[in-house]
Amino acid sequence: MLSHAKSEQLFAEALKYIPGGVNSPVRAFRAVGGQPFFVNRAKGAHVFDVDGNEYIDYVGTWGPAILGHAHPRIISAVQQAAEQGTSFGIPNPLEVTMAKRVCDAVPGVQKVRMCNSGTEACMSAIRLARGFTKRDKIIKFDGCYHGHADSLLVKAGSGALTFGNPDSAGVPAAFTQHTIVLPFNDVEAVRAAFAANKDQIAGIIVEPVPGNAGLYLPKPGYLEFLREITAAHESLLIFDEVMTGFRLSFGGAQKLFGITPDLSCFGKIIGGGLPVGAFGGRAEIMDYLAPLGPVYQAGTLSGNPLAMAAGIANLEELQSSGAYCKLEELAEQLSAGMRDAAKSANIPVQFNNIGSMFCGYFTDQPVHNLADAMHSDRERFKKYFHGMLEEGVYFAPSQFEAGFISAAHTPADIDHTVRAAAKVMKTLH
Ligand code: KE4
Repeated sequence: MLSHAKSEQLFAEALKYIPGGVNSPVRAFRAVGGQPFFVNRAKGAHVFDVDGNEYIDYVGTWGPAILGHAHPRIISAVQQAAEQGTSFGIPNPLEVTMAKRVCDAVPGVQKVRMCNSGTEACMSAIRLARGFTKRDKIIKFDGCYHGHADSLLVKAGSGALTFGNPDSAGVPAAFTQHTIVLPFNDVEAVRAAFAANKDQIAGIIVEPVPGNAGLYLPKPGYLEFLREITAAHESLLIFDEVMTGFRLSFGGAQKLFGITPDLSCFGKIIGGGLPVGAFGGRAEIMDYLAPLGPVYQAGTLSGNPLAMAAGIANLEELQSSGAYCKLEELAEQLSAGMRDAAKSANIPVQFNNIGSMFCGYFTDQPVHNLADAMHSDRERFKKYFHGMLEEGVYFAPSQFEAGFISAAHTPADIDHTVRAAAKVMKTLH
C-alpha cells in the first residue's frame, strides 16, 4: 500500500479552511471514496504527490495538459511574460496573437472574446445568443456540463414541454425555467422541443462529444441534425468545446466532424494550464458584445498576459510538433490494450474513445447517452480506481469523467497502464 501520510495531514488542514478541503468538488474523491492525494510537482505525463508517490496521469488537469505537464516551452513563455508584469488590465499584444490563433484555427470563429473559465465562456455565449436572437429559451442535454452558471445547473423536466428544474441549491426555479433539458443523441426530442416552443428557442448548447458523464459519441448524423434544425428555426448552435477544442483536432470537434456552429466556447488547452476561457463565432453575432453592442460581458483578468503566453505556447507547440499523430497512436494502443485487459479478466467494460479522450464504463451495454452511462457498475469503478492508483496510475476520481492522453505519454506508460488494468480487473469479481 502506498503511503499517503503527508496528504492525509494536508487534507485535515485543508478541511479547516476550504469547504470539503478542495477548490472544486470532483477533486474530493467523494465519488470513489478515500481521501485525495496532494500533488506538488508534475512533469510530462506524470504527477508526484507530497508523499513521493508517482502516478501516470490520465486527467491532465482536466484537459489543459495535452502536451504533458511543465512543458519547457510553456514554462519559459510564462517566465518571460511574468518578468514584464503579471497583469495590465490594458490591451496587450498577446491578446491579439491569441485571438488570431483561435480565429485562424477554428472554422466557426471569426471573432473571439477571452475570459477566465469555461463557465464564463458558456454563460457569456448563452447571453449573447439570447441577445442576438431576442429569444429566451436554451436547449441543453442531460449529461453535458457547461460550467456552473445558474441557468445551466438544471436537470431534465418531465419532457420537452416542461422546463428544467434546478440541479443545485441556491438556484431559484425562475432561473432555470428557460432551460430545456433533453436526452443526447435523441433527434425526436429536439424536434418536439422546437415544435412546442416555436420561435422561442435562442439556441442549443452542446458538447459535440460529451465528456462530462464519462465519454460518449454523437451518433452518425446527429450533429448535422442539430446544425440543420437550429438553422431552420433561426436559433444558434453553440458548440461547447471547452474540452474538445484543440483536443480532438487543432480546429476542435467542429473541424473533425465538419460542422460549423454559430458560437463556440473554449477553455483548458488555450490557457496552457493557466485560468482561461473564450467564446467566439460569426462576426455579426460577436459584434453584439459590449462595447460595440448591447450584450454586456467583462472580466478584470480576461486576456491576462500570463494565460495568453501559456496558451499561445501550447497552441504553437501543438501545431508544430505533430502531437496529434502521436496522440492517435497512443490512444490506439491504450484502447486496444484496455479492451484486451477486460476480456482477459472477463469483466464487461465498454471502452469509448475518440482522439486522445476516453472512458471505460463497467457495463456490458453500449453507452450513447447519460441513461446508458448510469448503468455502469460504480462500486466496481471505485475498486478499479483505487487498484489502479496502487499500481501508479491516476484516472479521474469519478466514473463520469473523461480520461485524457497527452503527447508526453509513452508507449511504456501505456503498456504499464494496460498491464495494471489486467491485474486489477481480475480482482473485481
Ligand atoms: P471551468 O469553469 O471549470 O473552467 O469549465 C467548465 C466546463 C465547461 N464546459 C465543459 C465541456 C467542461 O468540461 C467544463 C469543465 N470540465 C470539468 C471536468 N469535467 C472541470 C473539472 C472541475 O469541475 O473541477
